[in-house]
Amino acid sequence: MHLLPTDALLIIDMQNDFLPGGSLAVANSDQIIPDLNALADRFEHVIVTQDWHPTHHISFASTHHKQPFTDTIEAPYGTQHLWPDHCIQGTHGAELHPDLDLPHVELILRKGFRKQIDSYSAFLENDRTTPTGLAGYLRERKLNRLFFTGVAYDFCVGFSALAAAQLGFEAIVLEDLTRPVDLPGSVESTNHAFAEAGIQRFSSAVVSQ
Ligand code: VGL
Ligand code: ZN
Repeated sequence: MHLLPTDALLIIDMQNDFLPGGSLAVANSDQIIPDLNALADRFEHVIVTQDWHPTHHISFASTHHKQPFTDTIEAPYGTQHLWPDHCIQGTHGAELHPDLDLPHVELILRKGFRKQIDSYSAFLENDRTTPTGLAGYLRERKLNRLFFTGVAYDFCVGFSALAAAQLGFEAIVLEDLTRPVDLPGSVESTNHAFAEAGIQRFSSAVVSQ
């Protein structure tokens, strides 16, 4: 697959809290860092996201005195999974992992900063109406084919790729450069949603050819 000047690599949420040892650790997510660094070198345009929550965020189980991973709440915008406190603005856990070597990143987009709305997607918050501005940024820059990597496959990568496709971008997920949280059924439902939306899942090897 030949890369085009209108391609962008999106690296989702590779922050300390989502890496081994972090508060919402995604298993083996550290393993993808060397290949992410190497792949990013091949892209002219690289965009990184950070999950960026205030304290007592709506998505934190502690805010509601509930259990993370298993409990949910009914938010005004629908069912919201609950998580351990993670990626709190300005903390070490919210920083990008220090082994990422991405000097030419053009945009670091932060999401999930509204106390009352979570945002898995880099495009639309969980109310499905509040935009992050990323679609406008990409359109204005004429970047229309997006390659998704990072964590978590079944949450922020998945919701971001699905939103991108719905907004008219070409979305490709580089499966070996993602890792899932893997709640019961979450990977299967992501795979299913990708198939429905016509989102292709490739190995990053296709980009290196
Ligand atoms: C994420 C759960 C909560 C993610 C963010 O980056 O996939 N998952 N917040
Ligand atoms: Zn979060």
